Amino acid sequence: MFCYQCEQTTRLPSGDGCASAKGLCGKDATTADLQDLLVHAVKGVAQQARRARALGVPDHEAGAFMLHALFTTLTNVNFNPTRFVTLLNEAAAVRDRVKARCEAAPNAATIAAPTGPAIEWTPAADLEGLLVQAAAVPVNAGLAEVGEDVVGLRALILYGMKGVAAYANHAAVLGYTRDTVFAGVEEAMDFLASDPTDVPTLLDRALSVGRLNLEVMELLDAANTGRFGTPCPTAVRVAPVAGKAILVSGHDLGDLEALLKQTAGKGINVYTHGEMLPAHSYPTLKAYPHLVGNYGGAWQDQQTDFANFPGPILMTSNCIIEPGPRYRQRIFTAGPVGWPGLRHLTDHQFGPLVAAALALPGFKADEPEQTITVGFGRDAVLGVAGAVIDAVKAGDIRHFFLIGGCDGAASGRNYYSDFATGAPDDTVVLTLGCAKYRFNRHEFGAIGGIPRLLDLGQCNDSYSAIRIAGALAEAFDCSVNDLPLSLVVSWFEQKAAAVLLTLLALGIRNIRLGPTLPAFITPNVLATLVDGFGIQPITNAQDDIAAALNRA
Ligand code: FSO
Ligand code: SF4
Repeated sequence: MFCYQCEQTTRLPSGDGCASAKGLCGKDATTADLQDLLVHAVKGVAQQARRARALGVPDHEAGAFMLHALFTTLTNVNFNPTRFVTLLNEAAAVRDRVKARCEAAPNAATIAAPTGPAIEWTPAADLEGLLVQAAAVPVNAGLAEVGEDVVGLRALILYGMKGVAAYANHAAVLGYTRDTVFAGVEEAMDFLASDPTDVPTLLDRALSVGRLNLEVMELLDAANTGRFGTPCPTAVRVAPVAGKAILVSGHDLGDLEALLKQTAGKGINVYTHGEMLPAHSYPTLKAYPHLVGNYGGAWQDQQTDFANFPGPILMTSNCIIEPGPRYRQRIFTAGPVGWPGLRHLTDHQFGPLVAAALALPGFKADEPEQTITVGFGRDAVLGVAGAVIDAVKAGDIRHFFLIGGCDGAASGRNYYSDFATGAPDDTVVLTLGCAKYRFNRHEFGAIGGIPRLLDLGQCNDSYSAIRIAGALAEAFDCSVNDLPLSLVVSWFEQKAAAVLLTLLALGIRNIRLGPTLPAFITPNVLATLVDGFGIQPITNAQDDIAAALNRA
């Protein structure tokens, strides 16, 4: 196996990738190799789907398959090799079905059938054979011939596309798809299937992935708000109440809603965990009285949180880590998530989860009430834009810091809490993603009635941040880069790669990126990003705050 798609690789002595029998996330070599082969297979589906589109018979089912398949290969999503064998065979079947549609099109002869190893691949009959095939298509294939910059840029595009696929899949399962998004996925994966080697073209394509991701984030925003209403500021209880309990983690709001419906009136309280926290701010979801609160911290605390939770747990998306023995029997997976031996629930059929909740003790007593406030999406923030602008003009708000992204276990991540809590009292901190758990119980206070900490939601809500920055720039008649705003991004996995590419595609400069830089960003590519976009690795919170304020 060779995998360097997430930030954890930097914890290895070599710092350049997981290459032994098991990755630091717990992904074994078999699963990692099958994931590489699935990416290869998806490229073949994309090539065929692109031809179908050109022939006037676009295939959205193939598009939806690609989104789901790529999502399963993200960090901390699916560790079950059996599921990947199934997905590989499905990929071949989808591709061949699309091929048959192409051949049946009246104008089939006008566009030649694509060729190449991805579209011509046939799945081996057994696991051993699949692993032999996988060995030919690692993410760093061709390193000796094309060099690390080309391999790194291909990886940047692929990882960005994995993020795009995750966001688009979240929208798709809520019933929101868009033809142009499927076209963009086909194009990008087809591009990768051509084994591109030209560095300027690769850089251009990486920015196209960023533009595609902007469209996808906008679509996901429309899906979430269309289905569940506009988030509004909401105090969320973070202390348990007595009674039977289910904990829901991950990002899929549709799974949460289905579970709330299926537990209504059953005497079961539902709690959010990790990135599910912002669910409490959506009117449709918070209307369920048995959505009682949030429990625990960010994803990397799950082994402790889940072990201590007195009910079953549902994992709806990343980030799952190896379930400990104290809760292995009561954790369920859904959607793209998988772990060998865990019960996987499909099509929102949560009966076994509900039964497990009724059989388990739940919380014995209420704990003293404690709350945190969430729900400062774009509408809530822009609703007070007048007051915010006045406060900036009067000098009451000196600067905004957007501290967003994913969290992880690395020790350098204290930087983000040091940054947030060290930001001066006349600054406002906007946050999103799971990194906020490091500081969202801190008392930040308010400036003229505007809370100093504004939680915009999940990492999936990055679109809100972009809209807020755009609206402020408009109000002050300047570019986003000229606003008193600094972006401090914490990256962990591939959705962060997609968001970073979006920010770059929008021309946003001087982003501080940490806790370490991705291993697939080579020194030459980093130099290009520094020259072109002013990207800066983080240093220490105190110096970076001072530097940001001096720039302003
Ligand atoms: Fe966190 Fe995990 Fe939302 Fe990521 S839970 S780390 S970017 O997968 O998804 O912020
Ligand atoms: Fe290593 Fe991250 Fe890949 Fe897991 S996902 S194998 S930790 S690089």
